[in-house]
Amino acid sequence: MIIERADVIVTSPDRNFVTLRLETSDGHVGLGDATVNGRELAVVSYLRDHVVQLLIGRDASRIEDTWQFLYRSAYWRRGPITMAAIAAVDMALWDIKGKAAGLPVYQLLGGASRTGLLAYGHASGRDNEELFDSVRKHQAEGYKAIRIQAAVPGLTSIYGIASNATFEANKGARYDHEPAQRGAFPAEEDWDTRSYLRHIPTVFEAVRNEFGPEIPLLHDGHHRMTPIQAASLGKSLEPFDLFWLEDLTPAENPEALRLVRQHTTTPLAIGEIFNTVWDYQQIIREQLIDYVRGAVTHMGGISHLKKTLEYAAQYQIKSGMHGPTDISPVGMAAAMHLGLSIHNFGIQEYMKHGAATDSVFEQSFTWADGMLHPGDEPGLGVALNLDEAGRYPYEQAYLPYNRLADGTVHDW
Ligand code: GCO
Ligand code: MG
Repeated sequence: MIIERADVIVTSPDRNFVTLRLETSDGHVGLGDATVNGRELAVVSYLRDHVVQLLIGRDASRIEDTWQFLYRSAYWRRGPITMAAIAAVDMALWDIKGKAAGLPVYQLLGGASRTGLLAYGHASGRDNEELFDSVRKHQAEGYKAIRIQAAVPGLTSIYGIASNATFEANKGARYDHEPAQRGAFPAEEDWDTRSYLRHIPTVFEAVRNEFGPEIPLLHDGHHRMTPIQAASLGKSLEPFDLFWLEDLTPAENPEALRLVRQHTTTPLAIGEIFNTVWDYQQIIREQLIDYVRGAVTHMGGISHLKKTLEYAAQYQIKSGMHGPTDISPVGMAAAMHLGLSIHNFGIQEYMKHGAATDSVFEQSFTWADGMLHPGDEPGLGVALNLDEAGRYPYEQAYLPYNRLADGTVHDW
């Protein structure tokens, strides 16, 4: 099982995706997701210019050895670009191993630990009425757990909220900048943490009054608070029994969560921009979080995220893998196989991809009754339609950024 061919495919059906496609001497094809939202071509270069030539002629069955070789031989370790490139190779090799064995990847990882994966979707609204519509739309699509993001009075545009046109088009199932906005410069939004902290508890109170106590509700703070502000938010949301509060403080200072923990029992999730187990080491050991948000795509692949989650399991910390649409269908499939097999699965984020994306990536996962399942096709269960992929060339796109009222650039 020798790797004979390695191609990096960039396609932009609803958004940009970077996919590594490996072919072996015995005819197996393996796919890996290497998409880093807004910085896609950096990973393309890392793979095309530095990795592909190292793969040709290697034994495709040696997944762990290939991971260690790519990680340790580069000298420059960690970081989103390196770890997404390694992740793509790792995913593609698991895909090939599954195909060679005639088994879905979750069987190679130990088999199913559950019947399906509880998934959450993203509801949003400019006011409570719109937000309720968006929650109802998600419930009608089967979602049993829902992330709640709401506009803040006085702020004209904030991330994660559908504006007029977007809301009408899809009842809040997609928000502005989802997918990232195409163009040569990021869009600018505004931000004010004090207004946000005043407003959000009123939104959760209204949602609980409307939808009752049972439904798991989540919220994303997008790294915008100081530790004491985050502590205050966690405390003020306690009466509304959140499933988790995500990314409250900037990820560079994970020990900031110590102070948040001292003040609130609201469960905490972090790590969608983390790349390795070392980013999590301290916060897992000190039990400063409840959910690991890392994506297979950004955490060095199935092999490395599995190790991270097994370390987390020793501390009763569960998975909450990142799953917005910038995780490609290949990355989502990898998350589903891993999530199905580990013991400490928590929840899976799931934003549906658009029709164009689904035509490029033929998928075999199922979505029923609020649960995902990767299916039983050998490998990851995703096929890349090269003709369709070729119809959608790369287009530059950026995530938005935000400024305070006085013009200061704020945290993402
Ligand atoms: C999430 C994320 C997304 C990110 C996006 C950036 O929780 O799903 O925060 O909303 O903004 O994935 O690439
Ligand atoms: Mg997030």
